[in-house]
Amino acid sequence: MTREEIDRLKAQIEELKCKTAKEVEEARIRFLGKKGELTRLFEEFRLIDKEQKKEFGKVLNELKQSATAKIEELKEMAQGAAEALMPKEDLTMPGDPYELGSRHPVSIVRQEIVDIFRKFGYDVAEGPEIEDDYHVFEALNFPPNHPARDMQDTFFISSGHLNPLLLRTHTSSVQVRAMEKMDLPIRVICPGRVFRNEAISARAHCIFHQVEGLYIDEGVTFADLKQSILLFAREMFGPETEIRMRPSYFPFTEPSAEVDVSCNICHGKGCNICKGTGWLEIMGCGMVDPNVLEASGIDSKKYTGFAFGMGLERIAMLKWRVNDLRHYFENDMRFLQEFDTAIEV
Ligand code: 2U9
Repeated sequence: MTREEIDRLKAQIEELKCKTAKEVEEARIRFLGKKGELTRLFEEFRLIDKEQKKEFGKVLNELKQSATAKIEELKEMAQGAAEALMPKEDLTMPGDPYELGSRHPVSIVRQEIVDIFRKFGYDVAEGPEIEDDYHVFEALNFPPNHPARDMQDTFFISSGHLNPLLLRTHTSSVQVRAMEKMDLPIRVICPGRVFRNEAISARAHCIFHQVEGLYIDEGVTFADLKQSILLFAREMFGPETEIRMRPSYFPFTEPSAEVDVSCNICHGKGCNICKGTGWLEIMGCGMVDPNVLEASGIDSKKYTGFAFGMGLERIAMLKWRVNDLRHYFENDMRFLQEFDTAIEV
């Protein structure tokens, strides 16, 4: 054993570089293993004389300590490098199931109605939910302070001036805007959300959805209205469907009517859905009042038109026999999952 030999070994150990845990282990065996270089030096140490032991004892012990520390340091570095290369997530884990939603029943019904009227050549128009008094009432022949305004309890947003802002109580305001900007003839269908200040119950809600339609041209008659509604009803409820009209009143149409379709559950025999009458009420309609045409600058001597409106929750209630309007707004998964038309992605 010589001093040079020990220094050379020390330098070799200090300069050690290992990339993997396997290389570290090989280095450990080479220097500290049972047949390693340091072990050999310690065996030699036992055989040297007392004077030499004094010289080499301390350096040999220091060399063993620094070699052990170096191997430990290299081991940690190799482990860190291996971990950095490992993916953070366990990619072998099964993925979270991706649950597909389904269309809301009101959306399904709206789409069906819109598709039918599109086939008839109607355009689709939408408008603001926050409206002004003019487009919701004034232009639709509701005179100021006329009791007809009480028919629809309104949520006002501003008041104290001539044309207050409010939440629209019907989508008729969209048709008024269509009359203002579209060229004649007009054939337009307006789906949308409406708001009425009503107590919430199984049969009434302060928010609901409508589809309203308007057709204005030269020579449009009540016969056109009746035939259009009949064709719509047969597309919507089946080819056997019959309609009947009962006289009614709306400020914006004259004459006005309520439309019933024949009950396709009992086929006229009478059941609890149609309350024994054989008929189900689905919409209101009428010939556009000349005052309404004139208010939007349309010559009522030259042009006539018809209009209709229906509540989508009501149609969906008839279609799926839902007995409580509140289900549509509560987002209870048990209810929503009943409508198994999963959205295609
Ligand atoms: C313009 C002119 C006329 C739209 C119409 C009805 C009859 C009707 C109700 C059905 C159930 C509302 O959702 S409901 O409560 N609607 O009965 N709506 S005629 O008449 C118009 C619309 C716009 C310019």
